[in-house]
Amino acid sequence: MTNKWWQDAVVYQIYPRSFLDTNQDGIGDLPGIISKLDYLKDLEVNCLWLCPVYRSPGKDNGYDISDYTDINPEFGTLSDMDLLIREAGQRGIKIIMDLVINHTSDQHPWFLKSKDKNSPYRDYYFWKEDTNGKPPNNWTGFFGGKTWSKDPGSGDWYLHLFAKEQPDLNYHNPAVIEEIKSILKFWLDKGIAGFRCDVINILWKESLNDGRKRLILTGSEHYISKQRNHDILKTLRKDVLDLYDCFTVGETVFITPEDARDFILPERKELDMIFSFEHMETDQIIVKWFKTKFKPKKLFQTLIKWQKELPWNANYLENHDQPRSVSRFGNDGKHREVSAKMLAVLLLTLRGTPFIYQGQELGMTGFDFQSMEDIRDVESINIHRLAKSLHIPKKIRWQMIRRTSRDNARTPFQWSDENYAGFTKETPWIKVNGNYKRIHAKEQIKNPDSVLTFYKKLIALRKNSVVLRKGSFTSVYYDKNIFVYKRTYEEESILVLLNFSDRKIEYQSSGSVLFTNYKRELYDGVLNPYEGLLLQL
Ligand code: ISL
Ligand code: CA
Repeated sequence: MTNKWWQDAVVYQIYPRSFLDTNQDGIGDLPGIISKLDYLKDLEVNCLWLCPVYRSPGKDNGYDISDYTDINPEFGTLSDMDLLIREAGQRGIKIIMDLVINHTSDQHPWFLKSKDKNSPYRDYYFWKEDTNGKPPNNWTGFFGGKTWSKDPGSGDWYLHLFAKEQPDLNYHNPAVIEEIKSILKFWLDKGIAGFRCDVINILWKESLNDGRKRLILTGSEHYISKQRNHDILKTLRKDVLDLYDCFTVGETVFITPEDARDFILPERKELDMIFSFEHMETDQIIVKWFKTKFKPKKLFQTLIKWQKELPWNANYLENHDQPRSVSRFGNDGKHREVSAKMLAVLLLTLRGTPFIYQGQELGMTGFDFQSMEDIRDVESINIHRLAKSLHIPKKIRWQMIRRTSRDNARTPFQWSDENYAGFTKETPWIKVNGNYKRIHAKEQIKNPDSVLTFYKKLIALRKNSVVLRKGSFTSVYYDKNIFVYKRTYEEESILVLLNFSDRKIEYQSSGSVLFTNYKRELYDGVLNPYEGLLLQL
């Protein structure tokens, strides 16, 4: 079987707000991305996923869209976007966009018009008249708290699973699907190579009845992965996506591998890949805000399960919603570099398409903020408020935020040791991590032993290895700190050995050293602290 182009791709995720600011307003922008295309080409990534760059009031940093076919002026213009697509294309880099269609901004013209009961836009959203002063149902939302808010004008309620400025679209109305089709066409005609589809398995609300009471997301049984959700995806695929050479990767929440197969098996003609969350939940108790000590074994077991059960995975260890992987699964103190490299080995040797999040290739760490004043994320602010109302002590509240806040991933990209890490010359929209004097791209580009150079070598290795790109995955061994698996294609096999601890560990195996984050020529049966080793069998 030959791979599709997106199966051979290495995708790099950009959070435009935090990438590079060129007009000195403290906010990253499209010209910033254009000016760093050579950096990305050097890294040998060949596809970029841009987090939302559409027009947006920015209540959820672009995940609240007010115009799907225009660019947020903070980021630039449509012609900047055209230029980006062209310039990237000349370097062999394709671009996928974030597609946020579960909800719009409350400033989207559709929503503004829908406030009028007689408007044809009324049924684009879920509106309910107030009967008893109480919300129409007991659902709780993704950002903690309520899912219904009142329009101050009419006193009517509308549904929002995320922030109140993100009203949910109503897919019971066929007109909504038609609108989405034309948005897809608009961008595909501009040369976009696909979409990362935001919370794509919660589009269809089967009913608005009360939900069974749960600790989180009461009501979710009414909208997670419903049959009609699959039908919507099939329609978008058949009527639009299949007419282009593009791919989709769907962010799917609360999903088992079995459900996931229904979204991605090629014969189902829905999505091409999905992002699952189970491996991101291996250091938490029930909800992400309650973190426990990270136990590598749980991560290994989860990865094995998904590798076995899906024919193809979208692999990631970081994104704009997750704390930095080196601080979370590695060691961001003494072993920062070596553990960041070991995590790179994991990401780039699993079966599937790897997604690297900006700054991961430098081993960037979680933020060093001291208090809520530095926090920008709407989710963190809402959860903090909720925790306060529940009388959770201040110290514990801050611990929750510090370990889990999405702002951990959103501090500005560390380009150099100049002021503000070379991200901007003016005050950035969110604080730069103080460790930029030590950890930055300018130094790592020249340093043959840097995390960045290691990523480059590993990406090149993967490109040239049919085993790593196409081979099957077999778990060979794991315990509380080591993970050993094999990739096999035809007669050839590569064994991957990962040590997730800061101690030397014995593990007997034969094979010749193909690649490692240590300087060694022979394998002597001992894995170094945080070693990531590839043996040619
Ligand atoms: O952060 C999370 C995972 O740990 C989730 O609760 C997250 O909100 C959920 O995965 C949905 O995320 C996506 O949609 C949100 C947006 O805020 C996120 O940035 C986006 O990735 C609403 O559009
Ligand atoms: Ca700017």
